[in-house]
Amino acid sequence: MKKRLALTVCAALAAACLLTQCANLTIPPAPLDPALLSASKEAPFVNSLGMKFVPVPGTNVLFCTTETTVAQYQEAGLGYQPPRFPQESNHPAVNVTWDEAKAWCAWLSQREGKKYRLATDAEWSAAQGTSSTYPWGESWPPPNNYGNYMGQEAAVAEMKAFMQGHSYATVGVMAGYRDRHVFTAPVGSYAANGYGMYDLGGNAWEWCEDAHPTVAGGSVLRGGSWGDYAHENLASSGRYGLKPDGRRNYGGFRCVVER
Ligand SMILES: [Ca+2]
Repeated sequence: MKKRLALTVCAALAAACLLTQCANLTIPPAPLDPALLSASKEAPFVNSLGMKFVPVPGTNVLFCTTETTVAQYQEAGLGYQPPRFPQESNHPAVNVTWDEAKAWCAWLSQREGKKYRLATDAEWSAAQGTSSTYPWGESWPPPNNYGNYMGQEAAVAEMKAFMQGHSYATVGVMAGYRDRHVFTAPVGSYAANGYGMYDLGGNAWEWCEDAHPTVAGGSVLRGGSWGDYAHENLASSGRYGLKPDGRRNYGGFRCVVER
């Protein structure tokens, strides 16, 4: 009996010793960043590029209130491939692949010592803050100037010139809708949603982290763009899929920062 007791005590001591060692080896959690924790819709976190970030209920990230702009994208020195239509520096960066969007987030993370990334598909859905069929509700078309889609403003000379070499007849536009901008618009040109975010619907499709549910080898983009008029693309559930090296003049991104 004594021998067994001694063994038990010994085993217990060994276990305690291991536990102590493990406790000593535990990596302490990163200190919480007060600037990220205290951010709100009224007082967003503002980073070194002047980008504003707001919380989204149901997620542990702050969302940039706008799509990444041409000027912000160019800061990283990754090279910007401008589309064939005119853009200003405050328009959303487009022609950006998923790989490039990821590289840009990695560059910003390194620069600031924070974890920037694309939103997951689920986080992006949470950011919409609505369960209605379309971001604006159930009606069709959207109320004029809701966001930058392909409205009647597209049926002008600029668009015809852009479509040179293509059949203009194949360009669809949304009947009964106008939004002032033929191609991309300056980010934040239209009203923000309830969480203070702009252009979640329209302007540029936004890359997310996730794989597309049906496009093999593709990543998912959300939100529709200046070039969209179809119900399924403007729907809250609208998802576009492209390979990670897919480059489109309507494909951009927005980033989030982890708290
Ligand atoms: Ca438009």
